[in-house]
Amino acid sequence: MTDTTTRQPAAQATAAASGAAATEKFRTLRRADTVAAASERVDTLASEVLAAVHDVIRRHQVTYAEYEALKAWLIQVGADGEWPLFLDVWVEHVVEEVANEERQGSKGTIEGPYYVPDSPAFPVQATLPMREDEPGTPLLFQGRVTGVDGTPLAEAKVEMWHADADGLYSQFAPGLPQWNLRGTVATDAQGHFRIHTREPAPYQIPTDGSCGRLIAAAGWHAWRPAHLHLKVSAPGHQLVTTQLYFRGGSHVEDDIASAVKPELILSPAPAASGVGNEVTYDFVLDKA
Ligand code: MBD
Ligand code: FE
Repeated sequence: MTDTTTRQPAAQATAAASGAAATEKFRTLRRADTVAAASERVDTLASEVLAAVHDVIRRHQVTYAEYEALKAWLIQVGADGEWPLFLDVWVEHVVEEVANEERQGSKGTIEGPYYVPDSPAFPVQATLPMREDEPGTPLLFQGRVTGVDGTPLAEAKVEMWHADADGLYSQFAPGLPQWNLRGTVATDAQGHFRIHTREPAPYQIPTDGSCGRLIAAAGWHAWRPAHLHLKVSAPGHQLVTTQLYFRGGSHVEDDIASAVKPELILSPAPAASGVGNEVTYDFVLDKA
Protein backbone atom coordinates (compact mmCIF):
# COMPACT_ATOMS: atom_id res chain seq x y z
CA MET A 1 0.00 0.00 0.00
CA THR A 2 1.41 3.42 -0.91
CA ASP A 3 0.59 6.92 0.19
CA THR A 4 -0.83 7.74 -3.21
CA THR A 5 -3.56 5.08 -3.05
CA THR A 6 -6.80 6.33 -4.51
CA ARG A 7 -9.54 6.84 -1.96
CA GLN A 8 -11.53 3.67 -1.35
CA PRO A 9 -15.28 3.92 -0.87
CA ALA A 10 -16.86 2.93 2.47
CA ALA A 11 -14.06 1.24 4.38
CA GLN A 12 -15.41 -1.34 6.83
CA ALA A 13 -14.40 0.24 10.13
CA THR A 14 -15.63 -1.76 13.11
CA ALA A 15 -15.19 -1.18 16.82
CA ALA A 16 -13.61 -4.62 17.17
CA ALA A 17 -11.05 -3.91 14.40
CA SER A 18 -10.00 -0.46 15.70
CA GLY A 19 -10.12 -1.75 19.29
CA ALA A 20 -7.88 -4.71 18.51
CA ALA A 21 -5.41 -2.42 16.71
CA ALA A 22 -5.38 0.10 19.60
CA THR A 23 -4.90 -2.66 22.19
CA GLU A 24 -2.06 -4.23 20.18
CA LYS A 25 -0.37 -0.83 19.65
CA PHE A 26 -0.58 -0.06 23.37
CA ARG A 27 0.93 -3.42 24.30
CA THR A 28 3.87 -2.99 21.95
CA LEU A 29 4.44 0.77 22.29
CA ARG A 30 3.68 1.43 25.97
CA ARG A 31 6.19 3.83 27.45
CA ALA A 32 9.34 2.38 29.00
CA ASP A 33 8.74 4.46 32.14
CA THR A 34 5.63 2.46 33.12
CA VAL A 35 6.11 2.19 36.86
CA ALA A 36 6.43 -0.76 39.17
CA ALA A 37 4.50 1.05 41.93
CA ALA A 38 5.33 0.58 45.60
CA SER A 39 2.85 -1.74 47.32
CA GLU A 40 1.73 1.10 49.64
CA ARG A 41 0.72 3.15 46.63
CA VAL A 42 -1.15 0.22 45.06
CA ASP A 43 -2.85 -0.44 48.42
CA THR A 44 -3.99 3.19 48.73
CA LEU A 45 -5.24 3.61 45.16
CA ALA A 46 -6.88 0.19 44.79
CA SER A 47 -8.57 0.49 48.21
CA GLU A 48 -9.95 3.94 47.44
CA VAL A 49 -11.23 2.98 43.98
CA LEU A 50 -12.99 -0.06 45.47
CA ALA A 51 -14.41 2.02 48.33
CA ALA A 52 -15.82 4.49 45.76
CA VAL A 53 -17.51 1.59 43.92
CA HIS A 54 -18.92 0.17 47.19
CA ASP A 55 -20.28 3.60 48.04
CA VAL A 56 -22.11 3.86 44.68
CA ILE A 57 -23.62 0.38 45.17
CA ARG A 58 -24.94 1.31 48.62
CA ARG A 59 -26.21 4.78 47.71
CA HIS A 60 -28.01 3.52 44.59
CA GLN A 61 -29.13 0.11 45.93
CA VAL A 62 -27.50 -1.69 42.98
CA THR A 63 -29.23 -5.03 42.25
CA TYR A 64 -27.79 -8.44 41.29
CA ALA A 65 -29.22 -7.94 37.77
CA GLU A 66 -27.31 -4.66 37.48
CA TYR A 67 -24.14 -6.21 38.92
CA GLU A 68 -24.29 -9.01 36.33
CA ALA A 69 -24.96 -6.56 33.51
CA LEU A 70 -21.82 -4.68 34.58
CA LYS A 71 -19.82 -7.91 34.75
CA ALA A 72 -20.92 -8.92 31.24
CA TRP A 73 -20.14 -5.44 29.92
CA LEU A 74 -16.65 -5.33 31.45
CA ILE A 75 -15.85 -8.75 29.96
CA GLN A 76 -17.01 -7.50 26.55
CA VAL A 77 -14.91 -4.30 26.72
CA GLY A 78 -11.84 -6.53 26.83
CA ALA A 79 -13.14 -8.86 24.13
CA ASP A 80 -13.70 -5.83 21.86
CA GLY A 81 -10.22 -4.47 22.64
CA GLU A 82 -11.88 -1.27 23.81
CA TRP A 83 -9.99 -0.65 27.07
CA PRO A 84 -7.70 1.92 25.38
CA LEU A 85 -10.73 3.75 23.98
CA PHE A 86 -12.71 3.59 27.25
CA LEU A 87 -9.82 4.81 29.40
CA ASP A 88 -8.72 7.57 27.03
CA VAL A 89 -12.26 8.90 26.55
CA TRP A 90 -13.41 8.85 30.19
CA VAL A 91 -10.32 8.83 32.41
CA GLU A 92 -7.24 10.25 30.66
CA HIS A 93 -8.29 13.91 30.86
CA VAL A 94 -7.93 13.93 34.63
CA VAL A 95 -4.54 12.19 34.50
CA GLU A 96 -3.42 14.87 32.02
CA GLU A 97 -4.78 17.64 34.26
CA VAL A 98 -2.78 16.36 37.23
CA ALA A 99 0.37 15.67 35.18
CA ASN A 100 0.53 19.14 33.61
CA GLU A 101 -0.71 21.37 36.46
CA GLU A 102 2.65 23.12 36.78
CA ARG A 103 3.39 23.74 33.12
CA GLN A 104 4.09 27.38 32.14
CA GLY A 105 4.09 26.81 28.37
CA SER A 106 1.47 25.58 25.91
CA LYS A 107 -1.55 23.72 27.24
CA GLY A 108 -1.63 20.01 26.68
CA THR A 109 -4.57 17.64 26.52
CA ILE A 110 -5.10 13.90 26.14
CA GLU A 111 -3.19 11.71 23.67
CA GLY A 112 -6.05 9.33 22.94
CA PRO A 113 -5.70 5.79 21.57
CA TYR A 114 -4.48 6.46 18.02
CA TYR A 115 -0.91 7.82 18.26
CA VAL A 116 1.83 5.98 16.37
CA PRO A 117 5.48 7.05 16.85
CA ASP A 118 8.06 7.45 14.09
CA SER A 119 5.80 8.93 11.41
CA PRO A 120 7.50 10.14 8.19
CA ALA A 121 9.88 13.06 8.88
CA PHE A 122 9.97 16.33 6.93
CA PRO A 123 11.99 19.55 7.09
CA VAL A 124 10.21 22.84 8.03
CA GLN A 125 7.62 22.76 5.25
CA ALA A 126 5.60 19.63 4.67
CA THR A 127 2.44 18.16 3.23
CA LEU A 128 1.28 15.28 5.40
CA PRO A 129 1.15 11.96 3.55
CA MET A 130 -2.31 11.73 1.98
CA ARG A 131 -4.19 10.14 -0.91
CA GLU A 132 -4.33 11.86 -4.31
CA ASP A 133 -8.00 12.67 -3.77
CA GLU A 134 -7.88 13.17 0.01
CA PRO A 135 -11.20 14.81 0.95
CA GLY A 136 -11.52 17.85 3.20
CA THR A 137 -10.73 21.56 2.97
CA PRO A 138 -6.97 22.18 2.52
CA LEU A 139 -5.46 23.61 5.71
CA LEU A 140 -2.10 25.31 6.15
CA PHE A 141 -1.12 24.97 9.82
CA GLN A 142 1.91 27.09 10.62
CA GLY A 143 3.65 28.58 13.61
CA ARG A 144 6.69 28.77 15.77
CA VAL A 145 8.15 26.78 18.66
CA THR A 146 9.85 28.75 21.46
CA GLY A 147 10.93 28.27 25.05
CA VAL A 148 9.01 29.95 27.90
CA ASP A 149 11.50 32.87 27.67
CA GLY A 150 10.71 33.36 23.96
CA THR A 151 13.89 31.78 22.58
CA PRO A 152 13.13 30.17 19.19
CA LEU A 153 13.72 26.43 19.25
CA ALA A 154 15.44 25.11 16.11
CA GLU A 155 15.20 21.41 15.29
CA ALA A 156 12.09 21.07 17.40
CA LYS A 157 9.80 18.23 16.28
CA VAL A 158 6.14 18.87 15.51
CA GLU A 159 4.37 15.52 15.19
CA MET A 160 0.82 15.68 13.83
CA TRP A 161 -1.78 12.96 13.39
CA HIS A 162 -5.48 13.19 12.73
CA ALA A 163 -8.53 11.47 11.28
CA ASP A 164 -9.63 11.85 7.67
CA ALA A 165 -12.91 13.41 6.54
CA ASP A 166 -14.71 10.13 7.35
CA GLY A 167 -13.34 10.16 10.92
CA LEU A 168 -10.89 7.30 10.24
CA TYR A 169 -7.31 7.06 11.55
CA SER A 170 -4.66 5.30 9.47
CA GLN A 171 -3.39 2.06 11.07
CA PHE A 172 -6.68 1.76 13.02
CA ALA A 173 -9.13 1.44 10.13
CA PRO A 174 -8.80 -0.71 7.03
CA GLY A 175 -8.11 0.63 3.53
CA LEU A 176 -5.96 3.66 4.39
CA PRO A 177 -2.31 4.13 3.44
CA GLN A 178 -0.10 3.34 6.45
CA TRP A 179 0.90 6.92 7.27
CA ASN A 180 -2.16 8.74 5.94
CA LEU A 181 -2.40 12.16 7.70
CA ARG A 182 0.56 11.47 10.00
CA GLY A 183 3.91 13.24 9.88
CA THR A 184 6.78 14.77 11.85
CA VAL A 185 8.03 18.23 10.85
CA ALA A 186 11.27 19.83 12.10
CA THR A 187 11.49 23.57 12.81
CA ASP A 188 14.01 25.88 11.14
CA ALA A 189 16.58 28.11 12.91
CA GLN A 190 13.83 30.59 13.88
CA GLY A 191 11.59 27.83 15.23
CA HIS A 192 9.13 27.99 12.31
CA PHE A 193 7.15 25.14 10.78
CA ARG A 194 4.51 24.91 8.02
CA ILE A 195 2.26 21.88 7.61
CA HIS A 196 -0.21 21.36 4.78
CA THR A 197 -3.05 19.00 5.56
CA ARG A 198 -6.83 18.68 5.29
CA GLU A 199 -9.31 19.93 7.88
CA PRO A 200 -10.57 16.90 9.83
CA ALA A 201 -14.27 16.28 10.48
CA PRO A 202 -15.96 15.75 13.86
CA TYR A 203 -15.22 12.24 15.11
CA GLN A 204 -17.73 9.71 16.38
CA ILE A 205 -16.26 7.00 18.56
CA PRO A 206 -17.29 3.51 17.37
CA THR A 207 -20.98 2.91 18.13
CA ASP A 208 -20.93 -0.85 17.44
CA GLY A 209 -18.72 -1.89 20.39
CA SER A 210 -18.93 -1.84 24.18
CA CYS A 211 -18.21 1.88 24.53
CA GLY A 212 -20.99 2.51 22.02
CA ARG A 213 -23.36 0.31 24.03
CA LEU A 214 -22.62 2.27 27.20
CA ILE A 215 -23.21 5.56 25.37
CA ALA A 216 -26.53 4.34 23.93
CA ALA A 217 -27.67 2.79 27.23
CA ALA A 218 -26.92 6.03 29.11
CA GLY A 219 -28.45 8.29 26.45
CA TRP A 220 -25.15 10.12 25.82
CA HIS A 221 -23.72 11.11 22.42
CA ALA A 222 -20.55 9.61 20.93
CA TRP A 223 -18.93 12.71 19.41
CA ARG A 224 -15.61 14.45 19.68
CA PRO A 225 -15.17 17.80 17.93
CA ALA A 226 -12.93 17.83 14.83
CA HIS A 227 -9.35 17.86 16.09
CA LEU A 228 -5.68 17.79 15.17
CA HIS A 229 -3.42 15.77 17.47
CA LEU A 230 0.12 17.05 18.14
CA LYS A 231 3.24 16.19 20.07
CA VAL A 232 5.79 19.01 20.13
CA SER A 233 9.28 18.43 21.52
CA ALA A 234 12.79 19.92 21.49
CA PRO A 235 16.09 18.98 23.10
CA GLY A 236 16.27 20.12 26.73
CA HIS A 237 12.52 20.79 26.88
CA GLN A 238 9.39 18.98 28.01
CA LEU A 239 7.36 17.34 25.28
CA VAL A 240 3.79 18.61 25.08
CA THR A 241 0.99 16.32 23.87
CA THR A 242 -2.01 18.34 22.77
CA GLN A 243 -4.97 18.69 20.41
CA LEU A 244 -6.37 21.67 18.54
CA TYR A 245 -10.03 22.27 17.72
CA PHE A 246 -11.97 24.60 15.39
CA ARG A 247 -13.97 27.55 16.69
CA GLY A 248 -17.69 27.10 16.18
CA GLY A 249 -17.31 23.42 15.24
CA SER A 250 -19.80 20.77 16.38
CA HIS A 251 -19.18 19.38 19.86
CA VAL A 252 -16.45 21.85 20.83
CA GLU A 253 -18.70 22.56 23.83
CA ASP A 254 -19.58 18.94 24.66
CA ASP A 255 -16.65 16.68 23.78
CA ILE A 256 -17.36 13.10 24.95
CA ALA A 257 -13.66 12.92 25.99
CA SER A 258 -13.71 16.23 27.98
CA ALA A 259 -10.44 17.25 26.29
CA VAL A 260 -11.23 20.78 24.99
CA LYS A 261 -9.61 23.82 26.65
CA PRO A 262 -10.17 27.45 25.58
CA GLU A 263 -6.48 27.83 24.65
CA LEU A 264 -6.76 24.97 22.15
CA ILE A 265 -9.36 26.43 19.79
CA LEU A 266 -8.19 27.59 16.35
CA SER A 267 -9.86 30.20 14.15
CA PRO A 268 -8.63 29.49 10.60
CA ALA A 269 -9.13 32.12 7.86
CA PRO A 270 -9.12 31.80 4.06
CA ALA A 271 -5.52 31.13 2.96
CA ALA A 272 -3.46 33.90 1.33
CA SER A 273 -2.69 31.37 -1.44
CA GLY A 274 -6.40 31.27 -2.30
CA VAL A 275 -6.52 27.52 -1.61
CA GLY A 276 -8.37 26.41 1.53
CA ASN A 277 -7.73 27.89 4.98
CA GLU A 278 -4.72 28.77 7.06
CA VAL A 279 -4.04 29.29 10.73
CA THR A 280 -1.02 30.19 12.86
CA TYR A 281 -0.46 28.58 16.26
CA ASP A 282 2.70 28.95 18.34
CA PHE A 283 3.95 26.39 20.84
CA VAL A 284 5.81 27.28 24.03
CA LEU A 285 7.82 24.50 25.68
CA ASP A 286 8.82 24.30 29.35
CA LYS A 287 12.42 23.45 30.21
CA ALA A 288 12.98 19.78 30.98
C1 MBD B 1 -10.06 9.90 19.30
O1 MBD B 1 -9.75 10.32 18.06
C2 MBD B 1 -9.51 10.55 20.32
O2 MBD B 1 -8.71 11.57 20.05
C3 MBD B 1 -9.81 10.17 21.62
C4 MBD B 1 -9.24 10.89 22.74
C5 MBD B 1 -10.66 9.12 21.85
C6 MBD B 1 -11.20 8.45 20.82
C7 MBD B 1 -10.91 8.84 19.53
FE1 FE C 1 -8.41 11.73 17.96
